[in-house]
Amino acid sequence: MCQPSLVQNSWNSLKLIKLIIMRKYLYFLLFTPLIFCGQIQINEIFADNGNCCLDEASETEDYLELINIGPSPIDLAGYYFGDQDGGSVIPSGSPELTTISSGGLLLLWFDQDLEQGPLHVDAKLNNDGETILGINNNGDTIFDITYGPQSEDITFASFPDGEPYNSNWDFTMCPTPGNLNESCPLEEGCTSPLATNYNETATVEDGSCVFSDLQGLMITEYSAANCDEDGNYCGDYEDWLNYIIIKGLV
Ligand SMILES: [Ca+2]
Ligand SMILES: [Ca+2]
Ligand SMILES: [Ca+2]
Ligand SMILES: [Ca+2]
Repeated sequence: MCQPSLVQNSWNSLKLIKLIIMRKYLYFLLFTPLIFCGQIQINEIFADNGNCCLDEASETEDYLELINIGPSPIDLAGYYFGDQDGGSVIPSGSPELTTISSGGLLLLWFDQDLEQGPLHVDAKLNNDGETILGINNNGDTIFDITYGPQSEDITFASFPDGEPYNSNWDFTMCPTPGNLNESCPLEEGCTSPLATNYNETATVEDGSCVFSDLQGLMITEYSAANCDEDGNYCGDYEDWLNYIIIKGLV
């Protein structure tokens, strides 16, 4: 039988390596999402609006702040924004509302209230994190990122403004919808007023609370001379009290 020469074996090995590289390159092209590095970037993500900021309908909603880091204004009409479950396209016809100036900021409310204006998106930002997506009017993906869990009224923002996502980003106690980001450091500690080591200035619960082993009832409100709606016949109505049960160590 003929044995392949050493040269022939080397040549076959080379062809095999080239084939593997080509396949890997093809796989990369087909299955890696292409991120178009454009002028529009995310500048702030606020997913858990407890008592912070109101939209045009006076509702506390999630928001995403965008920044234009390019030299010219951009109208976002035709851009798509959404999350892993869906989203919506920014409608045309209101360029005065949907255009970001060079260096400017624009706020998108993620509240599923499309009837409230062109900057409302048909998605909400999950408090425990999720993937969000932006696509420009050419079909290019401008961002496709996954953010982590957020706490109430604590926002995740770029410092300084306009940094690539998650590069020099940090949590801050000061949400700034539509304005330059502000750094307000978090302070960890016990945030429960019932704890013996309650820290009035703490903004993030760190699990350190210690409760006394006292057990009993705490009266929070009572009425001993209940009257009618006009303030008459006091004493003719039943008295009442509100209380909470203190269970001791929690
Ligand atoms: Ca939310
Ligand atoms: Ca709303
Ligand atoms: Ca969502
Ligand atoms: Ca901001």
